[in-house]
Amino acid sequence: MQIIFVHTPMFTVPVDQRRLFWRNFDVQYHAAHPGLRHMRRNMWELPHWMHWLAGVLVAHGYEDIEVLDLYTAENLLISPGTLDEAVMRRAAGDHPGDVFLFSPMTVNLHFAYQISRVIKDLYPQALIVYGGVAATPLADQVASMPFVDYVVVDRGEVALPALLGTLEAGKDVGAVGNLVHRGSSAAVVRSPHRYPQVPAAEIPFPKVDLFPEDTGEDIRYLRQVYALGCPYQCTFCTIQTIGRKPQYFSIDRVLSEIHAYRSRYGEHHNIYWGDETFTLNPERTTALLAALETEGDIHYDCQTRLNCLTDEKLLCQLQRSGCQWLEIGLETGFQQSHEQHKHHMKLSATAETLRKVRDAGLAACSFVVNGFPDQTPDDMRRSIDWVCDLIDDGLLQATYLFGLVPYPGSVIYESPERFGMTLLHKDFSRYHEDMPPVFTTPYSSPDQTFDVFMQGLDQLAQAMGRSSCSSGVQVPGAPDEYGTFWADPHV
Ligand code: B12
Ligand code: SF4
Repeated sequence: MQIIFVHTPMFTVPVDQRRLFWRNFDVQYHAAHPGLRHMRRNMWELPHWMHWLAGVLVAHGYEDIEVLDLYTAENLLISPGTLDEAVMRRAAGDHPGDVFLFSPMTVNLHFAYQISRVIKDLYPQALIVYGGVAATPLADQVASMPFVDYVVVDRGEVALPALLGTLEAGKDVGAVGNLVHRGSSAAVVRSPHRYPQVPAAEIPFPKVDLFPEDTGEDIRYLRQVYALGCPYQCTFCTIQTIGRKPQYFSIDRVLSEIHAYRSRYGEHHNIYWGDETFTLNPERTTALLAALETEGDIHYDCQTRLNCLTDEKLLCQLQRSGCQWLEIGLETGFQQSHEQHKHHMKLSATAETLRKVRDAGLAACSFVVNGFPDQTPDDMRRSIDWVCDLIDDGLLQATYLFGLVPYPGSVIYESPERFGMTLLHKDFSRYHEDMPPVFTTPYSSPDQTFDVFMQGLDQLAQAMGRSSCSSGVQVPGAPDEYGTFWADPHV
């Protein structure tokens, strides 16, 4: 059975304000990552789910596995939202297969549909299988598409090999769990059986060599997971496919994965820890950091929550073990939104915690979201001013800014009325963090919220442009010193 993993391109929209924003962001990022190389083509990172599930398939005896990479294909996007059919046909024509696997997010689901349609046309006998963060909550809708054969919901480690094994044996898929598909009467059928999650220790080693070695020139870092899952329940988040109770891989396993990926894609690569909250469990984190310190040559970025960064000893250990960039979900400077949407995070501790982070020699970058439904445009503006002040005070080196999107699967999508939101439509190609909000609230219209967002991009771009570097590294001056990645839209 020939299996093709399809790398669906990101859906980016050109936003003028983003150019300076990403440029100044990137200057800060490079300053914190001395020696960082430019990306040849902007793949950003290896698609983790593919290596992961390909590892599972190899463990079940499947060997004929390839990737159809449309993510970095040239001249594919003919206008925002539309892919060139001839380019898709050519690329898919080079990859005949029996089964094509897709894992789009909400924002590029329409791209996955366009590609699937072309594949079905080229290979009518081939099976198209969807899974992942968007296909799971939207399973019925996705499965009803004429060019989709099966949707695997939730985790795929058991369901995918079970489905392929059943199909190969020519048996009825009725016994396969986690499955949604069109039945004989064309109505969508959902299997009643759910597989339990596979413990981390039993997940097969990833298939590292899915891409050619020189793909290492197209990525910025290697993603590595230590703990899978997050116990918090932010209303806008959609990580339920992964699970709520963090499960840890063994440190030996984690280090072997890093060695294997680096040996194929470049020893120079830094790591980006895929853990949602890297410093959640101090004991576990400390054990990994000690191992990284012993390794001595692994530099890394990670993300976490403010309330998991209070221990100064841990901060120093992060720095000693190679942490170069700490991403912190601040989301908004409006405390009430934290109570409602972010699991009661206390903002009053922000400056003090960030000061400790800075004093430990770590560069901090925040995730900020514009447009929480309990905020007026003035509240949103104050929130952006607050982040600008943190940058100006040298407590943050950089920040992301995105618009709030009620992704399917999130609490704010499932029950918008609980939060005073009215969803305006379900055209998911416009559920985009750089586009006007798809909801309205009594406090702010989509246009008002989007205006604040655009102004916020300008303000934050300027603040990052002013920001000196907290780790003492000189900010590079010329574009060729930090690449031109920022020149194209990439959100
Ligand atoms: C890596 C990553 C990225 C990468 C690459 C994604 C890729 N294609 O590989 C990059 C950096 C490009 C990225 C970008 C974005 N991302 Co992202 N990303 C992630 C992240 C951190 C990890 C995904 C991952 O690899 N997980 C590990 C794998 C093993 O888990 P998994 O994908 O869920 O797969 C399991 C199951 O779902 C299932 N499965 C998955 N796919 C398939 C397919 C088949 C066929 C089958 C059978 C099973 C199956 O099996 C797997 C094993 O059990 C997730 C958060 C998370 N922890 O999941 C967010 C996440 C997927 N991203 C998210 C978002 C919002 C974005 C952005 C919009 C953010 C932004 N502001 O720019 C952009 C998209 C930009 C664009 N315009 O298109 C949201 C998704 C929202 C949604 N529901 O659509 C997530 C869930 C984060 C969150 N907290 O909400 N992202
Ligand atoms: S936003 Fe972050 S902290 Fe909140 S539930 Fe999602 S992964 Fe966990």
